[in-house]
Amino acid sequence: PGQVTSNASFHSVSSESDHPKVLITGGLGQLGVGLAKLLRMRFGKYNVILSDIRKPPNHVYQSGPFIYSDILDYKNLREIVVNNRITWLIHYSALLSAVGEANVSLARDVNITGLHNVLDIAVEHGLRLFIPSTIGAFGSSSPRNPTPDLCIQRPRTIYGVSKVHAELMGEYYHHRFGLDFRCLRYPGIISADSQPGGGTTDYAVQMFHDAVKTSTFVCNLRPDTRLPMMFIEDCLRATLEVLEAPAEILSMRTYNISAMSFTPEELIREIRRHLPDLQVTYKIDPVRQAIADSWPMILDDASARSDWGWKHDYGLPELVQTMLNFTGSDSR
Ligand code: AKB
Repeated sequence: PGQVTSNASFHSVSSESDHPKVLITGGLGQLGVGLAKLLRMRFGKYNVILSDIRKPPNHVYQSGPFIYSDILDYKNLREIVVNNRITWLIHYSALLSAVGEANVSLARDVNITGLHNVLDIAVEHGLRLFIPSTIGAFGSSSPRNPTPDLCIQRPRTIYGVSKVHAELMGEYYHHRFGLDFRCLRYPGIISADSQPGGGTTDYAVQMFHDAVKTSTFVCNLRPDTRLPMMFIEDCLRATLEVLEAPAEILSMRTYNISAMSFTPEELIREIRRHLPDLQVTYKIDPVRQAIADSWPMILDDASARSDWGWKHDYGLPELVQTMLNFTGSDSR
Protein backbone atom coordinates (compact mmCIF):
# COMPACT_ATOMS: atom_id res chain seq x y z
CA PRO A 1 0.00 0.00 0.00
CA GLY A 2 1.06 3.55 -0.54
CA GLN A 3 3.20 2.80 -3.57
CA VAL A 4 2.30 3.79 -7.08
CA THR A 5 1.92 0.86 -9.47
CA SER A 6 4.81 -0.90 -11.18
CA ASN A 7 5.09 1.44 -14.15
CA ALA A 8 5.86 4.38 -11.93
CA SER A 9 8.64 2.65 -10.02
CA PHE A 10 10.17 1.26 -13.21
CA HIS A 11 10.25 4.61 -14.98
CA SER A 12 11.53 6.50 -11.98
CA VAL A 13 14.89 4.73 -12.14
CA SER A 14 15.32 5.33 -15.88
CA SER A 15 16.18 8.60 -17.65
CA GLU A 16 13.77 10.56 -15.50
CA SER A 17 15.75 9.86 -12.34
CA ASP A 18 17.61 13.20 -12.18
CA HIS A 19 14.39 15.09 -11.84
CA PRO A 20 12.53 15.84 -8.64
CA LYS A 21 9.89 13.31 -7.60
CA VAL A 22 6.84 15.37 -6.89
CA LEU A 23 3.75 14.62 -4.79
CA ILE A 24 0.75 16.95 -5.11
CA THR A 25 -1.80 16.76 -2.29
CA GLY A 26 -5.38 17.90 -2.86
CA GLY A 27 -4.71 17.10 -6.49
CA LEU A 28 -8.34 17.05 -7.63
CA GLY A 29 -9.05 20.66 -6.71
CA GLN A 30 -8.95 23.60 -9.09
CA LEU A 31 -5.18 23.57 -9.66
CA GLY A 32 -3.70 20.08 -9.17
CA VAL A 33 -4.42 18.47 -12.52
CA GLY A 34 -3.13 21.51 -14.43
CA LEU A 35 0.00 21.68 -12.30
CA ALA A 36 0.65 17.95 -12.74
CA LYS A 37 0.40 18.39 -16.51
CA LEU A 38 2.94 21.25 -16.48
CA LEU A 39 5.35 19.44 -14.15
CA ARG A 40 5.07 16.18 -16.10
CA MET A 41 6.06 17.98 -19.29
CA ARG A 42 9.15 19.21 -17.51
CA PHE A 43 10.12 16.29 -15.24
CA GLY A 44 8.50 13.26 -16.88
CA LYS A 45 5.12 11.65 -16.45
CA TYR A 46 6.10 9.21 -13.72
CA ASN A 47 7.93 11.76 -11.61
CA VAL A 48 4.75 13.59 -10.66
CA ILE A 49 2.13 11.88 -8.50
CA LEU A 50 -1.29 13.40 -7.98
CA SER A 51 -3.08 12.51 -4.78
CA ASP A 52 -6.44 13.12 -3.18
CA ILE A 53 -9.02 11.36 -1.02
CA ARG A 54 -11.50 11.27 -3.90
CA LYS A 55 -11.67 8.93 -6.85
CA PRO A 56 -10.28 10.64 -9.95
CA PRO A 57 -12.15 10.83 -13.25
CA ASN A 58 -10.81 8.46 -15.93
CA HIS A 59 -8.88 11.09 -17.87
CA VAL A 60 -6.92 12.00 -14.73
CA TYR A 61 -6.21 8.38 -13.93
CA GLN A 62 -4.98 7.78 -17.48
CA SER A 63 -2.77 10.86 -17.65
CA GLY A 64 -0.24 9.73 -15.02
CA PRO A 65 0.24 8.33 -11.51
CA PHE A 66 -2.57 8.93 -9.04
CA ILE A 67 -2.61 7.72 -5.45
CA TYR A 68 -4.98 7.86 -2.48
CA SER A 69 -3.60 10.11 0.21
CA ASP A 70 -5.26 11.54 3.28
CA ILE A 71 -3.20 14.39 4.69
CA LEU A 72 -4.82 13.82 8.08
CA ASP A 73 -3.30 10.33 8.13
CA TYR A 74 0.33 10.96 9.02
CA LYS A 75 1.47 7.37 8.49
CA ASN A 76 -0.23 7.10 5.11
CA LEU A 77 1.42 10.31 3.95
CA ARG A 78 4.85 9.30 5.22
CA GLU A 79 4.55 5.89 3.56
CA ILE A 80 3.80 7.50 0.21
CA VAL A 81 6.75 9.87 0.53
CA VAL A 82 9.12 7.04 1.48
CA ASN A 83 7.90 4.42 -0.99
CA ASN A 84 7.97 6.80 -3.91
CA ARG A 85 11.15 8.65 -2.94
CA ILE A 86 9.37 11.99 -3.04
CA THR A 87 11.65 15.06 -3.08
CA TRP A 88 9.16 17.89 -3.70
CA LEU A 89 5.81 18.18 -1.96
CA ILE A 90 3.15 20.54 -3.26
CA HIS A 91 0.46 20.91 -0.68
CA TYR A 92 -2.82 21.93 -2.32
CA SER A 93 -5.26 20.36 0.16
CA ALA A 94 -7.31 23.09 1.83
CA LEU A 95 -10.86 24.26 2.45
CA LEU A 96 -11.32 27.69 0.83
CA SER A 97 -12.70 30.87 2.36
CA ALA A 98 -16.49 30.59 2.09
CA VAL A 99 -16.76 26.84 2.66
CA GLY A 100 -14.37 27.16 5.61
CA GLU A 101 -16.78 29.56 7.33
CA ALA A 102 -19.54 26.99 6.85
CA ASN A 103 -17.45 24.25 8.48
CA VAL A 104 -14.86 25.70 10.81
CA SER A 105 -13.85 22.49 12.54
CA LEU A 106 -13.25 20.62 9.28
CA ALA A 107 -11.32 23.62 7.93
CA ARG A 108 -9.23 23.65 11.11
CA ASP A 109 -8.47 19.94 10.72
CA VAL A 110 -7.59 20.06 7.03
CA ASN A 111 -5.90 23.46 6.93
CA ILE A 112 -4.02 23.32 10.23
CA THR A 113 -3.65 19.70 11.38
CA GLY A 114 -3.01 18.61 7.77
CA LEU A 115 -0.42 21.36 7.46
CA HIS A 116 1.37 20.16 10.59
CA ASN A 117 1.60 16.64 9.14
CA VAL A 118 2.98 17.96 5.89
CA LEU A 119 5.54 20.20 7.62
CA ASP A 120 6.81 17.38 9.83
CA ILE A 121 7.13 14.94 6.95
CA ALA A 122 8.87 17.57 4.81
CA VAL A 123 11.43 18.29 7.54
CA GLU A 124 11.92 14.61 8.35
CA HIS A 125 12.61 13.71 4.71
CA GLY A 126 14.39 16.85 3.50
CA LEU A 127 11.66 17.76 1.00
CA ARG A 128 11.22 21.01 -0.86
CA LEU A 129 7.77 22.13 0.25
CA PHE A 130 5.45 24.45 -1.66
CA ILE A 131 2.30 25.70 0.07
CA PRO A 132 0.07 28.27 -1.58
CA SER A 133 -1.09 31.17 0.52
CA THR A 134 -3.69 33.64 -0.64
CA ILE A 135 -5.00 37.20 -0.70
CA GLY A 136 -7.23 35.77 2.08
CA ALA A 137 -4.24 35.89 4.44
CA PHE A 138 -4.85 39.64 4.74
CA GLY A 139 -7.70 41.34 6.56
CA SER A 140 -9.48 44.67 6.80
CA SER A 141 -6.67 46.19 8.89
CA SER A 142 -4.13 45.41 6.12
CA PRO A 143 -3.44 48.14 3.55
CA ARG A 144 -5.74 47.15 0.66
CA ASN A 145 -4.59 49.22 -2.28
CA PRO A 146 -1.90 48.13 -2.76
CA THR A 147 -1.14 45.35 -0.28
CA PRO A 148 2.61 44.84 0.25
CA ASP A 149 4.29 41.51 1.09
CA LEU A 150 4.97 42.57 4.65
CA CYS A 151 2.19 44.31 6.52
CA ILE A 152 -0.35 43.69 9.27
CA GLN A 153 -2.23 40.39 8.71
CA ARG A 154 -5.33 39.94 10.83
CA PRO A 155 -7.75 37.89 8.69
CA ARG A 156 -11.13 36.98 10.20
CA THR A 157 -11.80 33.74 8.32
CA ILE A 158 -10.55 30.32 9.40
CA TYR A 159 -9.09 30.02 5.88
CA GLY A 160 -7.11 33.24 6.29
CA VAL A 161 -5.99 32.41 9.82
CA SER A 162 -4.81 28.96 8.70
CA LYS A 163 -2.90 30.46 5.77
CA VAL A 164 -1.12 33.02 7.96
CA HIS A 165 -0.27 30.09 10.22
CA ALA A 166 1.09 28.16 7.21
CA GLU A 167 3.22 31.13 6.11
CA LEU A 168 4.65 31.60 9.61
CA MET A 169 5.20 27.90 10.34
CA GLY A 170 6.87 27.33 6.96
CA GLU A 171 9.18 30.28 7.52
CA TYR A 172 9.87 29.22 11.09
CA TYR A 173 10.76 25.67 9.99
CA HIS A 174 12.95 27.17 7.28
CA HIS A 175 14.95 29.21 9.79
CA ARG A 176 14.90 26.66 12.60
CA PHE A 177 15.33 23.37 10.72
CA GLY A 178 16.48 24.39 7.24
CA LEU A 179 13.22 23.37 5.55
CA ASP A 180 13.20 24.45 1.90
CA PHE A 181 9.80 26.13 2.18
CA ARG A 182 8.39 28.19 -0.70
CA CYS A 183 5.09 30.00 -0.70
CA LEU A 184 3.15 32.26 -3.07
CA ARG A 185 0.10 34.29 -2.13
CA TYR A 186 -2.29 33.47 -4.96
CA PRO A 187 -5.00 35.88 -6.08
CA GLY A 188 -8.36 34.46 -7.23
CA ILE A 189 -7.53 31.94 -9.96
CA ILE A 190 -9.56 31.76 -13.15
CA SER A 191 -9.64 28.41 -14.95
CA ALA A 192 -11.68 26.97 -17.80
CA ASP A 193 -11.64 23.21 -17.38
CA SER A 194 -11.48 22.89 -13.61
CA GLN A 195 -13.88 24.43 -11.11
CA PRO A 196 -12.96 26.13 -7.86
CA GLY A 197 -14.99 25.11 -4.84
CA GLY A 198 -16.15 27.19 -1.92
CA GLY A 199 -14.16 30.36 -2.53
CA THR A 200 -15.07 34.04 -2.59
CA THR A 201 -13.49 34.69 -6.00
CA ASP A 202 -15.39 31.75 -7.59
CA TYR A 203 -18.00 34.16 -9.00
CA ALA A 204 -15.60 35.17 -11.75
CA VAL A 205 -15.12 31.60 -13.00
CA GLN A 206 -18.85 30.96 -12.80
CA MET A 207 -19.61 34.10 -14.79
CA PHE A 208 -17.77 32.70 -17.83
CA HIS A 209 -19.58 29.36 -17.69
CA ASP A 210 -23.03 30.90 -17.21
CA ALA A 211 -22.44 33.59 -19.81
CA VAL A 212 -21.66 30.90 -22.37
CA LYS A 213 -24.39 28.44 -21.35
CA THR A 214 -27.36 30.65 -20.55
CA SER A 215 -26.35 34.29 -21.21
CA THR A 216 -27.48 35.05 -17.66
CA PHE A 217 -25.55 35.30 -14.44
CA VAL A 218 -26.49 35.90 -10.83
CA CYS A 219 -23.59 37.61 -9.09
CA ASN A 220 -23.09 37.09 -5.35
CA LEU A 221 -20.74 40.09 -4.90
CA ARG A 222 -21.51 43.79 -5.32
CA PRO A 223 -20.68 45.22 -8.76
CA ASP A 224 -17.83 47.39 -7.41
CA THR A 225 -15.98 44.68 -5.43
CA ARG A 226 -12.39 44.84 -6.64
CA LEU A 227 -10.23 41.75 -6.11
CA PRO A 228 -6.85 40.56 -7.46
CA MET A 229 -7.22 37.76 -10.04
CA MET A 230 -4.97 35.62 -12.26
CA PHE A 231 -5.37 33.21 -15.16
CA ILE A 232 -4.49 29.64 -14.20
CA GLU A 233 -1.63 29.37 -16.71
CA ASP A 234 0.16 32.30 -15.08
CA CYS A 235 -0.45 30.84 -11.62
CA LEU A 236 0.94 27.42 -12.50
CA ARG A 237 3.96 28.89 -14.29
CA ALA A 238 4.67 31.13 -11.26
CA THR A 239 4.54 28.04 -9.05
CA LEU A 240 7.02 26.15 -11.20
CA GLU A 241 9.28 29.21 -11.41
CA VAL A 242 9.46 29.76 -7.67
CA LEU A 243 10.00 26.04 -7.10
CA GLU A 244 12.93 26.03 -9.51
CA ALA A 245 14.45 29.32 -8.34
CA PRO A 246 17.92 28.96 -6.81
CA ALA A 247 17.62 29.45 -3.04
CA GLU A 248 20.17 32.33 -3.11
CA ILE A 249 17.88 34.61 -5.13
CA LEU A 250 14.92 34.24 -2.77
CA SER A 251 15.13 37.13 -0.32
CA MET A 252 11.89 35.89 1.27
CA ARG A 253 9.98 32.62 1.45
CA THR A 254 6.44 34.01 1.02
CA TYR A 255 5.76 36.23 -2.00
CA ASN A 256 2.71 38.09 -3.28
CA ILE A 257 2.08 37.42 -6.98
CA SER A 258 -0.29 39.44 -9.05
CA ALA A 259 -1.60 39.86 -12.59
CA MET A 260 -4.74 42.03 -12.66
CA SER A 261 -7.54 43.30 -10.43
CA PHE A 262 -11.14 43.76 -11.52
CA THR A 263 -14.67 44.23 -10.23
CA PRO A 264 -17.72 42.21 -11.37
CA GLU A 265 -18.89 45.17 -13.42
CA GLU A 266 -15.54 45.47 -15.21
CA LEU A 267 -15.55 41.74 -15.95
CA ILE A 268 -19.11 41.96 -17.27
CA ARG A 269 -18.15 44.86 -19.53
CA GLU A 270 -15.24 42.89 -20.99
CA ILE A 271 -17.29 39.71 -21.51
CA ARG A 272 -20.05 41.74 -23.19
CA ARG A 273 -17.56 42.83 -25.84
CA HIS A 274 -17.77 39.17 -26.98
CA LEU A 275 -21.22 38.18 -25.72
CA PRO A 276 -23.34 41.35 -25.82
CA ASP A 277 -26.51 39.56 -24.65
CA LEU A 278 -25.16 38.70 -21.20
CA GLN A 279 -27.73 39.63 -18.51
CA VAL A 280 -26.55 40.00 -14.92
CA THR A 281 -28.53 40.32 -11.71
CA TYR A 282 -27.17 40.68 -8.19
CA LYS A 283 -28.03 38.54 -5.19
CA ILE A 284 -25.42 39.44 -2.61
CA ASP A 285 -24.12 36.69 -0.35
CA PRO A 286 -23.37 38.55 2.92
CA VAL A 287 -20.69 36.06 4.00
CA ARG A 288 -18.77 36.28 0.73
CA GLN A 289 -19.26 40.05 0.50
CA ALA A 290 -17.84 40.62 3.99
CA ILE A 291 -14.87 38.41 3.16
CA ALA A 292 -14.21 40.21 -0.14
CA ASP A 293 -14.49 43.62 1.55
CA SER A 294 -11.66 42.65 3.90
CA TRP A 295 -9.30 41.43 1.16
CA PRO A 296 -6.72 43.33 -0.91
CA MET A 297 -7.96 45.22 -3.95
CA ILE A 298 -4.50 45.26 -5.51
CA LEU A 299 -1.60 43.04 -4.52
CA ASP A 300 1.92 44.51 -4.69
CA ASP A 301 4.21 41.83 -6.14
CA ALA A 302 7.32 43.96 -6.73
CA SER A 303 9.56 41.54 -4.77
CA ALA A 304 8.54 38.50 -6.84
CA ARG A 305 9.24 40.53 -9.97
CA SER A 306 12.67 41.69 -8.84
CA ASP A 307 13.87 38.57 -6.97
CA TRP A 308 12.97 35.77 -9.37
CA GLY A 309 11.67 37.58 -12.43
CA TRP A 310 7.92 37.04 -12.05
CA LYS A 311 5.94 38.46 -14.97
CA HIS A 312 2.31 37.75 -15.83
CA ASP A 313 1.19 37.10 -19.40
CA TYR A 314 -2.57 37.58 -19.02
CA GLY A 315 -4.35 40.87 -18.29
CA LEU A 316 -8.15 41.23 -18.33
CA PRO A 317 -8.67 41.36 -22.14
CA GLU A 318 -6.40 38.33 -22.73
CA LEU A 319 -8.07 36.44 -19.87
CA VAL A 320 -11.56 36.99 -21.26
CA GLN A 321 -10.57 36.16 -24.84
CA THR A 322 -8.82 32.96 -23.72
CA MET A 323 -11.58 31.83 -21.36
CA LEU A 324 -14.21 32.28 -24.05
CA ASN A 325 -12.06 30.44 -26.60
CA PHE A 326 -11.62 27.54 -24.15
CA THR A 327 -15.30 27.34 -23.46
CA GLY A 328 -15.81 27.34 -27.24
CA SER A 329 -18.11 30.29 -27.43
CA ASP A 330 -16.49 33.42 -28.73
CA SER A 331 -19.29 34.75 -30.86
CA ARG A 332 -17.29 37.40 -32.74
C1 AKB B 1 -11.06 31.94 -2.23
O1 AKB B 1 -11.79 32.74 -2.80
O2 AKB B 1 -11.27 31.49 -1.09
C2 AKB B 1 -9.79 31.53 -2.94
C3 AKB B 1 -8.67 32.45 -2.59
C4 AKB B 1 -8.62 33.81 -3.15
O3 AKB B 1 -7.81 32.08 -1.86
N1 AKB B 1 -10.00 31.51 -4.36
